[in-house]
Amino acid sequence: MKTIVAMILLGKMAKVGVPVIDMQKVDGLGEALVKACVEWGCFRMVNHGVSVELMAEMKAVTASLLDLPEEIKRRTISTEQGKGYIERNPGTPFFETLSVDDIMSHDEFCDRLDASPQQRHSGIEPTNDYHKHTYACTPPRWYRASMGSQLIRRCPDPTYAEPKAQPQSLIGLGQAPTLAQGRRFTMYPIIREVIYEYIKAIRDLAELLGRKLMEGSGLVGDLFDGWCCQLRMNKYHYCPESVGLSGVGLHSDPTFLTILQDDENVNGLQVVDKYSGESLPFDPVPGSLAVNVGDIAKAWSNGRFYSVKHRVTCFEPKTRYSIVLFVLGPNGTKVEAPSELVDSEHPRLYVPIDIKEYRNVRTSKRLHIGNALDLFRSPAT
Ligand SMILES: O=C(O)CCC(=O)C(=O)O
Repeated sequence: MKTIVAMILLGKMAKVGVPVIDMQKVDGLGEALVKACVEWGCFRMVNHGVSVELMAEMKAVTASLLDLPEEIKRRTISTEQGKGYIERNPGTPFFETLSVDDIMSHDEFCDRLDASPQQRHSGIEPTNDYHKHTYACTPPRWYRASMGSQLIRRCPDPTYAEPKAQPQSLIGLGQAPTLAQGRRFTMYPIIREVIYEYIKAIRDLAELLGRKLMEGSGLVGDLFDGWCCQLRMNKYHYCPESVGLSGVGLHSDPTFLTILQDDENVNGLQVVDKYSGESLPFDPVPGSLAVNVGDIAKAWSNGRFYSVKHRVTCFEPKTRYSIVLFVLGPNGTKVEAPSELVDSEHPRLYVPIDIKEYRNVRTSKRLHIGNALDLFRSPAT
């Protein structure tokens, strides 16, 4: 009984606690953002300027792309740490993610997923009656709910049979059909447009955040100007067996900040309270966007910002999607706290950090909860 009361109270606290910030607020926006970064390491944005239609379209694109056969998604695997397509694996059996590693090269990402004319005739896809079936195809299931754009046409082969139910093991549950099973895919220009528009809108929002964080810190300038950003499209393959288990385990982000479109229909994101260490629900609010502060922001702010630890837990057997923009850090220069944030009371905590090196150290030493920063401490501290 006590536990239930405590859980209800925590739920209430989280709703009251995690700041919700109106991005159209004229006065005090910078200060409100900095306060949220310091005290919570996370916040939710409303009136953020990204239209709900575009958010819905991007979710539809995400669902469609992650529904592609494995061999197509694998074309975007990368050898670089933290980049490229990550398929389900023993560490994260319910989690799968596609990545536009550098948002400036989203066209290259789309090209890789798209079947080129050469590939269409290479034997990877069946060649019989290709066009006939390409244009006489079944709309995807979200088609009617979207703006009426058919983003990917699924083209059933006349000889195609629905795959038999997969064995209910943790890995391999509900595997996407493979091309060998007879489906054909063509990426349509509208997919590129949606990805492009979404990246542009979220990037503009990130720039506003960067300017306001500077302002709230008593500085002036475009903090994120020219910085590297990565877009990830996540799918959580939840099923009855995953209820109560982790979709993604406890971690902080190795980024400056993360702008998250979480799934308005499926909760599960939890954040660790800076002061009490309690896990609190960070539940979705339709139409809003969430922000998590990462390790690089903690270093930049000379330890003021809280790099929030968070996890995603499965509470119900429903597929969950999320779309994240990682604002990683500057391109080609190291991150360090501006001199205005360093004084005798706040001595410089960290040496200048190269974001790529930071990510590699974090991964190789398995320091995923912000503790990799300890390896970048200034000698004096
Ligand atoms: O899917 C989510 O809601 C959060 C994903 C996440 O934790 C991350 O991208 O770091």
